[in-house]
Amino acid sequence: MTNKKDIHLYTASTMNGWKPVIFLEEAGVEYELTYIDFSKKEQKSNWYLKLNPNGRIPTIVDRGNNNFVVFESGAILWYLAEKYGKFLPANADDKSRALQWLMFQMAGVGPMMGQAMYFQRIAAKQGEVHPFAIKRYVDESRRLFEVLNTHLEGRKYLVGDNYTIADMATYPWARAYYWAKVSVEGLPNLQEWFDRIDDREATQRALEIPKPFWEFFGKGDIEAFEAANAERFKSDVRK
Ligand SMILES: N[C@@H](CCC(=O)N[C@@H](CS)C(=O)NCC(=O)O)C(=O)O
Repeated sequence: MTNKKDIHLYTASTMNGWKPVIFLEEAGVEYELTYIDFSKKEQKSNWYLKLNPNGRIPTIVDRGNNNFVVFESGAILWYLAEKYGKFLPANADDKSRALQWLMFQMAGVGPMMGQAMYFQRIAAKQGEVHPFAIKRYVDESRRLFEVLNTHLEGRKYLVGDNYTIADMATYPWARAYYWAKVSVEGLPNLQEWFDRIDDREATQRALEIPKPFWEFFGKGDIEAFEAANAERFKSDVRK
């Protein structure tokens, strides 16, 4: 039995930050949201570090479960899927398949694309230009896209016909290929999967919560957004 607004979500508008928002919007669950402002370093504040020792977003607190705290976006999706009985197949094999692709995103697509973005969109803007690192992360991201493209042949979603937490985790990252400067040319199954999820009203609504950052997806004033984004993470470039 769950209460209204059990879930208190702490997040910001980023690829990891959108994952639980996508789940909650798709599931039609009411939740409370606290926006974590990176420009004020709220993610490193003492009160937040007590919830998330990694000092990153997202985090959830489940008031319906003794204020149980979950950090790490993949673990959050898994927790929510179990709590609400949605977006994770009941069948054991399909459940394992969904978790395999969730792990593939958490350990592969996210970290590789994150570094491709970081070296091109943040470090380079601070004068740290490292072509070898950029090539490594862009190439590895593209290789992972090719794995997804091959897997999606004949499949609507990553685990057959049903949208699962594996899609919710992978979509905000892979769909931001523009921001990571990774090509999706010649990957028709991946592009059709993007189109399918682009048509999901709840997922698209989630990408505007807490704020829309369509620049990640190639729309809007890219230069201004890139400069502001690089500024937010300036102190992360260690000399
Ligand atoms: N593995 C973590 C990564 C979380 C993460 O890197 N979050 C980023 C936003 S996408 C963040 O909080 N960045 C702020 C910072 O590094 O200070 C997860 O999936 O939850």
